[in-house]
Amino acid sequence: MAPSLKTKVASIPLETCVYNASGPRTGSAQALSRISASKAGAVLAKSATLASQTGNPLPRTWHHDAEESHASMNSEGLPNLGIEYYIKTETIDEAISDTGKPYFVSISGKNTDDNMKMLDMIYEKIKTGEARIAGVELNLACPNIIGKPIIAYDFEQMDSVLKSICAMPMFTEAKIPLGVKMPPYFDGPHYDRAAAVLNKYSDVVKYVASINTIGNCLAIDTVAEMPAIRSKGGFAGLSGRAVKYTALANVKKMRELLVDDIDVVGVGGVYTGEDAFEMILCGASAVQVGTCHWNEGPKCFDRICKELEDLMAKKGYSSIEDFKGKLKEWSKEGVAKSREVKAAKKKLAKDATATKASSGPSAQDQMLTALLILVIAVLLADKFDVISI
Ligand code: RRO
Repeated sequence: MAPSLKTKVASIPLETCVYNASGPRTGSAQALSRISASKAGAVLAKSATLASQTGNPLPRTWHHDAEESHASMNSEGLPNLGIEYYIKTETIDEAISDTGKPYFVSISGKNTDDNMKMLDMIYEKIKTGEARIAGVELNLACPNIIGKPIIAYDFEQMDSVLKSICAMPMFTEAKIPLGVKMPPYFDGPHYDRAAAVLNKYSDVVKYVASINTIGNCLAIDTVAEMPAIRSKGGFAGLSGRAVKYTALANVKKMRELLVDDIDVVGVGGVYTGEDAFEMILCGASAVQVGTCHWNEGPKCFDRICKELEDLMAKKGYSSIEDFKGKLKEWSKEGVAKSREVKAAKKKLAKDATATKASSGPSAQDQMLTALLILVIAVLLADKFDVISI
């Protein structure tokens, strides 16, 4: 039997532990419907503001290498269709259809007042049964709002925002699960302070998504000798493979420091099933995919799920609980085991090359050679006018 990728985030069951990050390809019902049609375990909409907005001036994105996606940057500036769009019945019906997948809304208001207004609107839809909304992700980590620092880097402000929001009846009475999107941290005391604030609100905050893009990075166009991105002097959020290691450290640290009631969702640089596996080893209950989804489209969810399943099967794991949060301590035995497996793989590859060489050219090689000879013969015949019609 294939391993199960089932999980729970904020007590909400997900058929697979891989789904989209809020960001690229999440701004419209049509884009969201492509996610729900894939193997993604949930659907999360683009961060919304109270009113629709177009975002920062173009160009506002940059890719180091479109093929490999080592690194990407964005300074989108929250382009979105406004909260009303993301919570109306028609949008959600198109986004998740009858898949039964949990639909999450993300909010990133200009201030706490705006966030509270949006939450009131969301609660109204839930109360009247108009909208199938499973939970809300509060984005405290957008790096691209001109003139506004990242909220979760200011721990007093983060505490005061959460204090106001977590006291709202939709959370205290109706118990709608709240998630918080966090920026990356890089130093011990910052992890400690962020986790201490989140733990204060563990009655309401049921998951943390770590990490948002690494804020205020800079890509340079060396031909033009200027920033690649137009707004904020080119300063933008870094994502892609390059951020995976920062994301893993944040997931690991958050899992260590947060109370068990708060799940950790890993996000940042996930491209493969192996990346997802690493996030779960570090304690993630689920994994969101942002930049890979941006580059590859929603088929990435099918591929990553399949790769994760294959890896689990190879290791003899039947569910993610078998390895979630079970990253081992570094040990000499571990190094020896790893070395042994790498050597065996190398030998297998060497043997395969030797077998191929000794068994002569393959049928395909022979066909290609024959075709080449034929082409040369025709060309020569033409040149020396051998063939006459
Ligand atoms: O829209 C954006 O510029 C954006 C957002 Br809201 C965010 O949370 N993270 C990011 O990298 N870009």
